[in-house]
Amino acid sequence: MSKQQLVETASAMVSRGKGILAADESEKTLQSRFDGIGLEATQDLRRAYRDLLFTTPGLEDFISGVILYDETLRTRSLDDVQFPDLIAQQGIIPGAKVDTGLTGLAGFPGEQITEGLDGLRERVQTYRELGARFAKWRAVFAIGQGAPTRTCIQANAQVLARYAAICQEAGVVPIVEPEILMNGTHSIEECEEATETTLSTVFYELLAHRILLEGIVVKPSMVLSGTECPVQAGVEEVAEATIRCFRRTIPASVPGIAFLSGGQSPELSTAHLNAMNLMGPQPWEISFSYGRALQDPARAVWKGEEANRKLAQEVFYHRTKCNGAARFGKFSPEME
Ligand code: 5MM
Repeated sequence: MSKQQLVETASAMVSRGKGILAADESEKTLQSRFDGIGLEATQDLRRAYRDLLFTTPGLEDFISGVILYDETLRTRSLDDVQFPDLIAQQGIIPGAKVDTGLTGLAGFPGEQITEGLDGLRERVQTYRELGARFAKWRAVFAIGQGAPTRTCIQANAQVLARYAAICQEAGVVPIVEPEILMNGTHSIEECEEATETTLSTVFYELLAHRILLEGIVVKPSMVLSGTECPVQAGVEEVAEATIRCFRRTIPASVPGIAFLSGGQSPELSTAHLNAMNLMGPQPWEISFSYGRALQDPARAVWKGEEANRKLAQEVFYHRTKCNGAARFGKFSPEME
């Protein structure tokens, strides 16, 4: 796999007007999402749910890539096609979540480190054979009580860089996901400072590990007020703080930024994306890689009932369309 192919895949993942669907919930996380509709996420229901999402008519209109979890990469659709093949047949790029989850950072209560480097080279190869053309690894940072500490930021940044190097070696585009959690009483200014330190450290390590920046996609959180902060920044303030922070820390060689939604409502995450794209041209594409913000309304309509499947697909398509419009700064609340 040449550098050129990495560059082409990364730029296709952030094509104009489209974004990435994060459907890589582990079994435990998907169960917590299903708790919201009062269902046990059995293997059959997980398959039916993923099938609903991936067979949505017109999915390719606004979706460039789909992140899949290990089980889904190995599962067949209800019409008996491997899920990665079903996705690729629609001109959408399949990808794989390759980290194995979070654990406490020893010696730093309340902070976390992402695991999964052991056996990663072999795992990436297997996922590539199953059809994945990109991968995803999520590092998480909380704000508050002295966190994020420099040690936590450096440890996670180095792991992200080692992951990215293994992916690029295999011709797989790494999505680099440093998530600053929304939870807490922190102000938007504190979030901006934590995001700036984290991103600058992550890019220092990516360069130190000889990562081809043109062949990655960054999946950051937005710069937001903490959910418990008494003063909540408005949409324009969030957009300005986020873009200011990224212009200081994300090199222009990176083709695109694909935001996570992180617990924001579907409507607000679309409004924030739209406001950022309204701010004029930036060095990188400003896109989305939402999980909850794309899926939650559809799952609430579906409720595990076959009879609701078509309506749920329409609701899901609508969310992809709103975010597709936000990619051009052309979303308006009337679209809701
Ligand atoms: C932050 O979570 C990622 C983006 O989803 P949201 O837009 O809902 O924030 C998402 O890709 C996440 O990493 C996956 O859902 C996997 O989660 P788990 O907890 O199973 O690793």
